[in-house]
Amino acid sequence: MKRALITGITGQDGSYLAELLLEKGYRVYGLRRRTSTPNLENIEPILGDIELLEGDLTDLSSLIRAVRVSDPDEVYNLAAQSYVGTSWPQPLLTSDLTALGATNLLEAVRLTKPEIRYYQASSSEMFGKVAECPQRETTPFYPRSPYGVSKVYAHWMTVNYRESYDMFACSGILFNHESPRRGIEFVTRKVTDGVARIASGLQSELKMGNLDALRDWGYAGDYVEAMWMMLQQDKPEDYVIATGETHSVRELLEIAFSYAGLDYRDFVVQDKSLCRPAEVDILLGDCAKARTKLGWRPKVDFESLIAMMVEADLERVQFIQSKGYRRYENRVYDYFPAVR
Ligand code: NDP
Ligand code: GDR
Repeated sequence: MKRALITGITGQDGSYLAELLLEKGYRVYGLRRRTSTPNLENIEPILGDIELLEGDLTDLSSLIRAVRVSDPDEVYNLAAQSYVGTSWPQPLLTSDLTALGATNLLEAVRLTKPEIRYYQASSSEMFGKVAECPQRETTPFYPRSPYGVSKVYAHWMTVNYRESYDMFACSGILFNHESPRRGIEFVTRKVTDGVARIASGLQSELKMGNLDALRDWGYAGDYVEAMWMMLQQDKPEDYVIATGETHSVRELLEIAFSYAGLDYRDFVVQDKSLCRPAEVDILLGDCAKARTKLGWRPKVDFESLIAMMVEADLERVQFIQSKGYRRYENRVYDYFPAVR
């Protein structure tokens, strides 16, 4: 039985990856940091099937312990401060976690069991102010946020550990991927949650930032398969994972609102405070290498993804309303614009 350790298991990707590895017969361990309130919603259905180890990406000793206890064949480093908007007001925390955190984990693996296969969650945000379109593995990086800069650092450390210590360390350069488990402040989920709340009469407008940004959006369930595939290859290499289609935030709004029979122009209000100090205008990925070498391809298209997310949020809002809960009426992102 293969063994895997996943950091970031409580997040969107961690939960889908844990389910995939369980299906494949792995023994799955997840690193979980202590929190004051529960955050196990995404992994609740599989809690009985996985083992959680307490630790934090910024605490090397806890990572060494987690690697020793889980004794894994594969380590997936998915933990990060993953919200680009927060990386301006919290640049040092973002660097500690998203950049140095990866080095901590690479060190824990190197010092404990260097033959472990290691996956680093790299990001299309590293391309930033893009040098070419579409972006591929050879496109130069030009990050536009403290988050993007941190991911570039972690990416190159992964390359460096591969080259310095001959470790099986590779990075997936993943473009945006979404699902009903997406954090509520990311734009797709903010929109699908907003649609559900407007359709249910809970709110009358949705404040948005830059509607012209273009993103290559895929489905998280498809993307975690690519992570696993990368670690099953003979040689460690980096791969771009994307759909090869780009859509604007405006198109996202059109599709999501029309799914609920609404016109977004009646509800969306542009709020300059939600625009970022430096924007990534367009992302469009070329995943030809992953298609050829891994045999990977995306299965869920953009429209089906948005439909899946709107439906899940409509169901959730209706459930919450039926219970008479009030807590849900305060949305966290109303209180935290990108930079104050
Ligand atoms: P999420 O924000 O949903 O999950 C992040 C995870 O990291 C959570 O489990 C969180 O735990 C954990 N975490 C945060 N800080 C720490 C810490 N100090 N110690 C240990 N764990 C910590 O992200 P996604 O699932 O969307 O993304 C997974 C990874 O992939 C991230 O590294 C992200 O940057 C990267 N990525 C994501 C893309 C996307 O479109 N989703 C695209 C490209 C890259 P907690 O629940 O306690 O907060
Ligand atoms: P991104 O995702 O920054 O691409 O990072 P996000 O969904 O936050 O933003 C996408 C684009 O939408 C624009 N936008 C808004 N964004 C948010 N969150 N809220 C708004 O109101 C809003 N209005 C417009 C943004 O300006 C941006 O252009 C995600 C994260 O998952 C990273 O961890 C990951 O590495 C990258 O995707 C690839």
